[in-house]
Amino acid sequence: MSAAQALSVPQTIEIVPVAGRIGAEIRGVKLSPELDAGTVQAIRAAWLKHKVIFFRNQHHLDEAGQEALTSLFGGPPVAHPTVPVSSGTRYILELDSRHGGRANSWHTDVTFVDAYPRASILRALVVPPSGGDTVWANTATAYEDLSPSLRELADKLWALHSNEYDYAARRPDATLEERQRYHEVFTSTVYETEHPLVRVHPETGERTLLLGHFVKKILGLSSHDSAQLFQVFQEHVTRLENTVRWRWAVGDVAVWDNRATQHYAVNDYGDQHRVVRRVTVDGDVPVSVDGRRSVSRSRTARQVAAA
Ligand SMILES: O=C(O)CCC(=O)C(=O)O
Ligand SMILES: [Fe+2]
Repeated sequence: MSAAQALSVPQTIEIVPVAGRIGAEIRGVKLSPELDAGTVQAIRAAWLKHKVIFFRNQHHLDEAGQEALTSLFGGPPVAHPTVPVSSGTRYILELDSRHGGRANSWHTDVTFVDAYPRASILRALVVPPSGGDTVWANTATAYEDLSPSLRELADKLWALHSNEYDYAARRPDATLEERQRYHEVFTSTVYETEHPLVRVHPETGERTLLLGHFVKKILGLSSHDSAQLFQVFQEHVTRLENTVRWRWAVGDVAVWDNRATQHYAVNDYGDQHRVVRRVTVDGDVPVSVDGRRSVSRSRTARQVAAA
């Protein structure tokens, strides 16, 4: 048997749900872009169904190996629009707790651009002995949970998402270094995008609530009403019944459907060290229930300052 044939031997795959509504661990898979078609199909189906999938013991992966996994989820890797890539890599975003990498606020990745990533692939490199878990929420079941009248309202609403969100208000425990880094790096270019509150999932057809911490305002409402209504919908997303919590070990890989989830990295490990690396998979422009596409406008920080 040739090496290529050997690589395409189907693996014995086991899918073990972690929580009731979201999350499954996939066992028996050594992640690589060379997996056989049947295994890839099973992984993709589990990813769409469970919204976040977990793989233990993927110690064979390096940065290039992690970047190559994006093909399993239907698109090329894409770098973060403003944060520089981790040194020596093409697309990897590193979150190091010693350099302010603590994402303890509910969000969907990069929703301040129109075609935000379809998937994020996160790999654990340094894990504190206790704490530092990540929690994901299912935004499709959150929509289903709404009463019919709230669903009808959500279907009609649009929100402005920006990377220039109120960082200090959303992350009150951020250090001075984290705040400075946020302003210097993260908002070096300001992006703004209008998204529907309800996105029709391009692969499953499910309706999902599109919110998270990049939302600046629900359009057409006063700031006060916008903030209150945001809270009403966002709390449906983050109800504990709607979440899964993952206890990391070094070598774990988590892959989430970024079109159907939000996540939150629990910041409960003080000054212990934690390092994770992420690569995102290119996405497509959201479509509302009435078939309208998200609209993006971006401005440089200089244009914003002059405005
Ligand atoms: O640190 C984590 O567990 C998640 C960080 C995060 O928000 C991300 O990788 O997109
Ligand atoms: Fe994130």
